[in-house]
Amino acid sequence: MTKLSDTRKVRAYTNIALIKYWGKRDDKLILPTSSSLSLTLDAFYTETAVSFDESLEKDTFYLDDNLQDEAATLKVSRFLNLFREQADLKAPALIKSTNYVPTAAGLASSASGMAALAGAANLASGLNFTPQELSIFARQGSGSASRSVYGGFVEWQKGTSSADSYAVKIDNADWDIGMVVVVVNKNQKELSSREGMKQTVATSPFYAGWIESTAVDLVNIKKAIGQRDFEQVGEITESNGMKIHGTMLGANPPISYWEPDSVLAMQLVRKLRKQGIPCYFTMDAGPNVKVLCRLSDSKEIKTAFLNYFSEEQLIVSGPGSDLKEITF
Ligand code: 2P0
Repeated sequence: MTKLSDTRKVRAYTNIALIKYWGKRDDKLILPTSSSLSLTLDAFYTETAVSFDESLEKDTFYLDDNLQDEAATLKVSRFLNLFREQADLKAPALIKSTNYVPTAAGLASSASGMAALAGAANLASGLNFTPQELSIFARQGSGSASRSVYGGFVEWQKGTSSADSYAVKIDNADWDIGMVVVVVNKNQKELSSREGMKQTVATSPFYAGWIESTAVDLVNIKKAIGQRDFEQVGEITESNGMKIHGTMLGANPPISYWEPDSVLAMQLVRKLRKQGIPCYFTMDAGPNVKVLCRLSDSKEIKTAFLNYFSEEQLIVSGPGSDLKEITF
């Protein structure tokens, strides 16, 4: 029997999109309608170990030391089947996963989760996939997970088929880049991103405009990253984030993830900018606000936010690294 001590653990960091992914052209393969670009964060990650074990009756999945129910295990099993098929493996798996997200963050993410699972399954199955191949597998667990294979600024290229829809690293982001995550509400969102994006694609009359505009934003942000033009990166990030939320508002029924404190956080960012601190906001499928900033300014930004938010609602992060094996 394979003991857990024989298994190898992988850590993958979560990522926040600066150019958003919002919509699929293939639900099953998780092929996106547009390319996206993110920043990987070192403050939030998942560590996962997988072992294939003939003596197990069925796949057994522990998350944060809690045995998971059938539905959660089924998701993981389906994903592991991709690896079992490739490696011609029949054995059930023991999966142990831990989310390292600061208490009360409410940011548990499928991006780091699925990327870490892909990395651990890669080691356990002996398939030795390249990072590019891993990105393709991670993508099939959750779109944003394709980007968590790499650290720094990462582009998920929409590709033309499953074989060329993967992430590539654009830049290490090691030039004084950070984020202040403002936790507005840590509760589970009411509408999953999977459903939210489906509704938006199907019903928002603004969707065609989004597709056209996000392609331009992507070209421009890559240019700005190449030039290390932080202000330009920030302006494009803020604009792209607001455009996707505008597109969601156009859905029928309309979709809004915002809460009053989300607006407060955005106003504070604008105020800080007026005071001369370059910082820019973005939001995802939930009320939390992520503030892109110079890491060297993050302390000052956090101090300003402490007038309105509590210490535990404010998490500062630098750029995260590539997915990696962790030795026990
Ligand atoms: C992103 N989000 O680019 C966008 C922006 C949320 C808003 O990727 O259906 O959990 O598993 O592919 O990756 C969230 O969507 O969705 C997401 P699936 P995923 O980060």
